[in-house]
Amino acid sequence: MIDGQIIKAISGFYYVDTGKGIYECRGRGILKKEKVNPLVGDNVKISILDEEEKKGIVEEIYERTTELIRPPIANVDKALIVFAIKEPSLNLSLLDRFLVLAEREGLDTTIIFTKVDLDDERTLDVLKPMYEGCGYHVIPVSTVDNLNIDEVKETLSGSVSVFAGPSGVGKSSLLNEIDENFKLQTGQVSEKIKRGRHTTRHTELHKLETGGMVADTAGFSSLSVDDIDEEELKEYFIEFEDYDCKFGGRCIHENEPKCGVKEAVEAGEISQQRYKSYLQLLHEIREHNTRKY
Ligand SMILES: Nc1nc2c(ncn2[C@@H]2O[C@H](COP(=O)(O)OP(=O)(O)OP(=O)(O)O)[C@@H](O)[C@H]2O)c(=O)[nH]1
Ligand SMILES: [Mg+2]
Ligand SMILES: [Zn+2]
Repeated sequence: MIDGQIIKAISGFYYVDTGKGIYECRGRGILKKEKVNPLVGDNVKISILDEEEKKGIVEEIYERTTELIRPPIANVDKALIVFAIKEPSLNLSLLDRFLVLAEREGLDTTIIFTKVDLDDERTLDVLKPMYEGCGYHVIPVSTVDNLNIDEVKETLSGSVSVFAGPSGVGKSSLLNEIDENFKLQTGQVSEKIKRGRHTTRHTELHKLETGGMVADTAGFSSLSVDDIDEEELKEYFIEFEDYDCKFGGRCIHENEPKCGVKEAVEAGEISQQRYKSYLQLLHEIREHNTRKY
């Protein structure tokens, strides 16, 4: 048996880079029985079925440092959350959901706003300070104007990162600018409904010239936060941490008196938009839990 890493997964096949070639593998039946789904990024042990044809079987999965369900990937240290300023239209609720899930995994997160060349209404002037105010690294980019591509390269360099975001925002286009050898397929956003066409359909890790790896992934249009606890959610809105409440750690910043977070929203120190997002997710989780019992 030899060790390797899953760099790509397509319809039940796992492509495992062993350092001595890439093996096309199936998962061992026992994995299915134990309900462990091999993920791209997994470090695995494989047995070789055919050396010539480079075929094998994933026998064992090593413990993961991090794990995301959507996009499905394990063992990344950085998440680059990619959203377009427009085309497709910006969905801030979806962005905040992804931030919550990335915080839960303890990922180092950067927000990339693409298609800045289309930003006639200067939405970025509001968005950039808003998310920087929360403590996030924000990079506005345009592949059309070649804006800030180097800053993205620097962020990726030496780390294992994942690009995540809706379909059509330009994840694959941006990666093609990072390294011209990637030659990833890109697709037009539909004229009529201004939505992406789901051009990238699988997760795949690519090696970077500067060291490290980056994964291109399929776009998503919804994310559930249902498996997060009501009391836990607030920890993933990182800007709330700076404020004290009368009820301390028990305050969920909703109806409690002398809540530092609510006061900060009123004083304009915490963004109204983010607080609205928080309440929306909180209510969603609560509703889900009521239905469960
Ligand atoms: N105006 C403008 N268009 C861009 C920019 N970046 C990408 N696009 C266009 O956006 C469309 C979608 O790009 P893709 O790279 O395929 O998007 P994706 O995020 O990989 O989409 P999926 O693979 O479907 O998840 C293409 O027509 C690109 O040419 C940009 O900076 N400005
Ligand atoms: Mg793509
Ligand atoms: Zn509070």
